[in-house]
Amino acid sequence: MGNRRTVEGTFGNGAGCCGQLRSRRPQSTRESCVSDVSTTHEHTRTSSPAGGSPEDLHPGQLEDIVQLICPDGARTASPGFDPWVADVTDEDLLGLYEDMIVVRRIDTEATALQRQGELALWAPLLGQEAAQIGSGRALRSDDFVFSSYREHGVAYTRGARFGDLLSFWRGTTASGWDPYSIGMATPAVIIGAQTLHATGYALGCKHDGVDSVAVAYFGDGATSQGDVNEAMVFAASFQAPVIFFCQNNQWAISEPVGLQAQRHISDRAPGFGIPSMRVDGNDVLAVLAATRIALDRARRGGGPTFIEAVTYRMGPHTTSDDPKRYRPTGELDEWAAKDPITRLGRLLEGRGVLTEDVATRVQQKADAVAYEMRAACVALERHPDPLTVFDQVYSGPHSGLERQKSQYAAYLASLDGAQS
Ligand SMILES: Cc1ncc(C[n+]2csc(CCOP(=O)(O)OP(=O)(O)O)c2C)c(N)n1
Ligand SMILES: [Mg+2]
Repeated sequence: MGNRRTVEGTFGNGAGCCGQLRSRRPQSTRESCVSDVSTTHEHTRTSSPAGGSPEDLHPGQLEDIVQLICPDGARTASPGFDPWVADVTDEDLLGLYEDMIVVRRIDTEATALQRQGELALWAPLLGQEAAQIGSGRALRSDDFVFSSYREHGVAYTRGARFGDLLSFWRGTTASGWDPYSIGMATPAVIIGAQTLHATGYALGCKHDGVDSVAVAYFGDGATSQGDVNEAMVFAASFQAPVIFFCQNNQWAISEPVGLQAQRHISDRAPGFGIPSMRVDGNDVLAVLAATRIALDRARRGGGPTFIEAVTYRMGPHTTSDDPKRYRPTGELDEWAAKDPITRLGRLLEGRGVLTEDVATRVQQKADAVAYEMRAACVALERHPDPLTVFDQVYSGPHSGLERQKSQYAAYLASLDGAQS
């Protein structure tokens, strides 16, 4: 843990105009907000009594959920959560809006790069911008993120360089970036494994006596994995300063969330002794508020918190997937009406902050980012030596690995021989 470094000034390419929106704990409402966490959970339980049929409750529904900005752009009051974002100015909101526009543009450009053969694969985040930006912008540079493969928006808030973001998907490197340089581990493709890493890291923070927090990002499908459940047992047992941030995007490839979750996913955490919040994941302000509450709790020694951000994956699982084969008709339209960017745009237009000129400037910034990212992508080495895959597994020599490497080298040589 002694290796942990803080990240200062690394948001050059990645920062929207608001930079990091660090948690500012409201002085007078701490207790009410802590009880708010459990209140949110109690609400959920009230609406889904034990023994109710699964039809009573689709885990994707938006009832009993924290929401501060409605899909029509209206700002709703939430006494327990409002104090946590009372400091957020219109300019900050515009920064969050810009962030979301930029990461959606990054996503579109990366999808295009994959279609043009420049990337092997891409996992789109389309629709999940608010969940990622609202949470990512709440973090401090010395917090540490352990993510899955879809958190490009979070990586953006951490200041990942574009080439590093894409190298993983281009297959030019065994990882993507130096985790310590941006306070974020490289993507975990083994579903749910990163929740264990986050819990271990958080215990290290506690041991070191620092108030940094580890955040594990994972999906609705991951909650069925043993790793996630084991991580929650350990986190609760040892009061690890970790946030379990679940983006419930309604699908685990082609499996709908309702198949594996007969109750709200957020309902599970209290069974482990972890308070949970269910938040509208398409509402960037609500996500920011919930993440700040969880961060504050962890920093004060209160242990883990589970956040279920209810959102929707508007694109395919990856560029290799065709959701038309399993997605019910009309579902996409239903969620498009709750688009995270449109709703914040409406709020800002209503306040006179998002004028045509400002919208043009934001779009120009997003286009410039996409241009820069494309250039970084095509500049990456295309066909690295396959044997380099062995180079970064252990820090020192390892006889077993050396054996595998020489076997693989022999195999590659045999292919060369076959071709000639
Ligand atoms: C341990 C493990 N099992 C299965 C897979 C194959 N797999 C890749 S993505 C995925 C679905 C994950 O769904 P979810 O957790 O909801 O995340 P999302 O893709 O929706 O962001 C599965 C089963 C895997 N990568 N790792
Ligand atoms: Mg999912």
